[in-house]
Amino acid sequence: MKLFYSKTSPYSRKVRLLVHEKGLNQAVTCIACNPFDNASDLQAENPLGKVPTLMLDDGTPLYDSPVICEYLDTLTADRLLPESGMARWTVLRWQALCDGILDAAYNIVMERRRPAQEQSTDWITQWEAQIHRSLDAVQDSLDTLPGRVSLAQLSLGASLGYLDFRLSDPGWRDQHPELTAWYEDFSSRDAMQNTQPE
Ligand SMILES: N[C@@H](CCC(=O)N[C@@H](CS)C(=O)NCC(=O)O)C(=O)O
Repeated sequence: MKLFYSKTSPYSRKVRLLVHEKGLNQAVTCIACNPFDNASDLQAENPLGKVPTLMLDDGTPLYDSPVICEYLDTLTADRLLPESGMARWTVLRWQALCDGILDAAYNIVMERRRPAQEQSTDWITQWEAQIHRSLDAVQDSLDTLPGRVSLAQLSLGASLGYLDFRLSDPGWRDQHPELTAWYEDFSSRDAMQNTQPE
């Protein structure tokens, strides 16, 4: 399999975290690309032109990151997404919340790249509020994370890593000490160390 990814993409990082945690490094060849730089190879496989995009060995493309994670998770017995029951919905909700934080943060990053006079402070304020509310919710529900590493923890690690990488200004650590402690511990995992954005 081939994974189109970019080192700065947090959605790609979530997939790469899963690849590392499940020991799939040999099965997945990671191909770095810049989706904004006329990435015709990527666009030929994914009309949205977004990373991550996974190419199966038979040439089938899969996207987006939740779909790729779910597919890769089926390849080995150590499931990071429970197969059924409330445990499954809880992990999927965690992923949705963490991906939503990413969506808001990514929107802010892209908005700030526009000429200053064209940027919408209303939108940026709304996205920042989404992030703050969501981080509060994350901290309040840390005890609902599965006892062993799952797609929920990978999603959270990728999201907090992106806030550090691109948006240091909301200062999420100051208001979320328990979440900070969780992240410091989780960041020491090999998968997190080996997928740092740069
Ligand atoms: N919902 C998608 C989001 C993917 C996404 O937005 N990727 C960004 C990079 S972080 C991208 O490829 N952007 C290129 C573009 O929007 O043209 C996922 O979870 O995979």
